[in-house]
Amino acid sequence: MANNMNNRDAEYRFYSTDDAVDEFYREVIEGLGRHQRSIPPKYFYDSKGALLFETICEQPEYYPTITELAILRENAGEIAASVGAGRVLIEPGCGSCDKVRLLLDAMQPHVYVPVDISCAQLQVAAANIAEDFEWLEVHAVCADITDGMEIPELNGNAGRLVFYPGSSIGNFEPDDAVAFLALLAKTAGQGGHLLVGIDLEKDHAILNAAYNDANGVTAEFNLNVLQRINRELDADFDIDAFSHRAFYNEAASRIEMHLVSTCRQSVRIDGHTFDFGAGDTIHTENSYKYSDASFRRLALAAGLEPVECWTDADGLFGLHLLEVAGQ
Ligand code: AVJ
Repeated sequence: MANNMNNRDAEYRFYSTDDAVDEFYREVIEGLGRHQRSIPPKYFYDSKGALLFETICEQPEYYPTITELAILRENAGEIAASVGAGRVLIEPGCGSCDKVRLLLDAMQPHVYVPVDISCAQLQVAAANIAEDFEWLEVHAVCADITDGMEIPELNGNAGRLVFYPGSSIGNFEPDDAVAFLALLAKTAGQGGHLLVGIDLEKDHAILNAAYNDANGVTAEFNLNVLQRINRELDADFDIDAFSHRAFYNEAASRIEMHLVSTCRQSVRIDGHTFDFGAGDTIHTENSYKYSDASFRRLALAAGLEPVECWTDADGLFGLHLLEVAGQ
């Protein structure tokens, strides 16, 4: 892999594929030039955004995190028994690496490979895991997982488990989710497993509240992407002239997040000018919700066989174990 690998720390290895700034610039200019303006949600996660997301996970309205943690806590033994010990455990978009802690003790993998776009957060999280799980080999990879993952050659034959919790798969359009699951299946290899967290369809009031928390953290998270563009791309967004909007789009089974221009205004980004009318929006995120059946269809389309599915008593969230089908 084209990277700089450094042994920053004796306890874990760090790999980085570093061409992020150009891509950020290109995708922002392209997205804001569209009829429905948009910015890909992966750009939420600069270091401030990564912290804000951690705070979202602590808001009482944001049920996915605590619910999934409870499912993991309750079923770690069963998951470990299904997957087996001594595996290579890969976690794309690992964020703070908190959830995986519940799997590590039960599963006793040989190697843990956290992968994330937010390098600063990844270094801290990986170092903490290495410190707390001394028996575990940790190889952290800083990369944009939507570009495809280059996982270092590790422990050749050990079976792999790809852990993709949090309902991050919900950020993809359903067709793209199939393609991404197929990529994860390829990463896991034949006979390998995926453990995927899915936010389930439910009462709209619960969904709408989860993305409109009373403390305004989700609003701050959403607006931070404009601040990031100002900081990194020489832009002059007036943050006070945009507001947060999130709502459940029932026809599409998704939460949509937008930033709404509250007045007529122009924004300059490095020589490009973008004109906004009052009420124009920038679409910043989709978060698709599935049923067990609709997610299973995606998994099958990606060449994965459903092995087992765990959920909470209220049916808020699902955790699916899938196996990479043989040919
Ligand atoms: C990280 C994509 C799973 O969609 O719920 C949380 C991101 N955005 N609040 C989600 C998010 C606003 C989150 N995912």
